[in-house]
Amino acid sequence: MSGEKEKEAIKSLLDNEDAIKCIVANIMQEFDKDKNGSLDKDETKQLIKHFLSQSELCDEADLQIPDELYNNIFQAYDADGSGSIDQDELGGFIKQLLGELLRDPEDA
Ligand SMILES: [Ca+2]
Repeated sequence: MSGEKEKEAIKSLLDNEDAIKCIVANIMQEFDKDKNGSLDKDETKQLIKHFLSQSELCDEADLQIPDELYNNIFQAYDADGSGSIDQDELGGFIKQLLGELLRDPEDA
């Protein structure tokens, strides 16, 4: 589904710190349910689920992801081990997710 135009758009997003900040701000607004400025494990889980359903990799209704996997993802991005993902850490997460979207399995 992702055409060349979309890939170019994602690429330019990756290089644009302001765009990343904007995405992070939007995500925080939607997923930081307790509004404490960072995403805890549960909030992160909702975010990951959302991304997976958006990416059309799998249907959210059928989504059975073990807690262990969420925990691993969470730990990978909670760089300072604070138990929550702050906005800087979320920025890194977003860049990685966008990078994954650029990868075309058919080109591999
Ligand atoms: Ca929070």
